[in-house]
Amino acid sequence: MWFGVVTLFPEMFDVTRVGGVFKRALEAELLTLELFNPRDYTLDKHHTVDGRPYGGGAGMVMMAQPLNAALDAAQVAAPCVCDVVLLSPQGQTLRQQYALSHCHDNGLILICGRYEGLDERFVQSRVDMELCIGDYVLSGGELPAMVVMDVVARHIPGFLGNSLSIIDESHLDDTLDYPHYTRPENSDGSVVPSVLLSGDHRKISSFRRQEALQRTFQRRPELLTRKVFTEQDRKLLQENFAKG
Ligand code: 4H7
Repeated sequence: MWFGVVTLFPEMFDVTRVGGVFKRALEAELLTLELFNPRDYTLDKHHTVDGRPYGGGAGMVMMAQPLNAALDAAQVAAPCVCDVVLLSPQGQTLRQQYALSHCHDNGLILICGRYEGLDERFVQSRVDMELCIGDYVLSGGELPAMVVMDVVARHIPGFLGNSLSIIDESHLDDTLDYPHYTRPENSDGSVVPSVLLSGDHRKISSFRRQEALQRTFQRRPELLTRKVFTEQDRKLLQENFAKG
């Protein structure tokens, strides 16, 4: 999959090449990352990318012309016609489902905002959708763009060494992950739940499912309101209530 990113701070994306599965996927050419800096597409000798806001107020606004030209270059470089996504506090919340439905796209263009934001005429004419990674304001869209690339890439077949690990992943079905344990069995007096040492795989999977449902109920009850429960889940939740 090809990612094109429009950003005033392309060097921030160097971190994607430092280590981890993302770096390996870039090296294996499973992923490609191309950066487009609006400053390189300015027409004045000062390479101006921002202007004072019409109507007054604090801060500066990203001008449409350098954004348009950088996005033109990205669309020329793209291997296909792809979605143009702006990371913004005004966007729809990014969910795991977004990654699932876009991991088979050939490309994705991500636009990173800075200053007080972007000239709305650029947003209206060139952006297909706005995504938000959470209800907080950041100083730029670069970290959210990396978040989107990470969550999408993890669903690309072959991205993770073990393709099974994504299948039972938390959040795909609106439940949180179950707790994990590793050696030693006794860590400063705190022991691993005995069922995990029993070797009984049926018991282990129902224990984990019960833990996952209980945590979701306690920590993120709003996730359960949209969830369709299986008969099995319903039983496990009822057992939880019975236990108190
Ligand atoms: C678009 C418009 C995403 C992008 C305005 C981006 C949070 C998120 C940005 C702005 C983002 C998120 C620029 C307005 C910086 C505020 C100080 C970039 N913040 N910003 N100003 N939650 N900021 O996904």
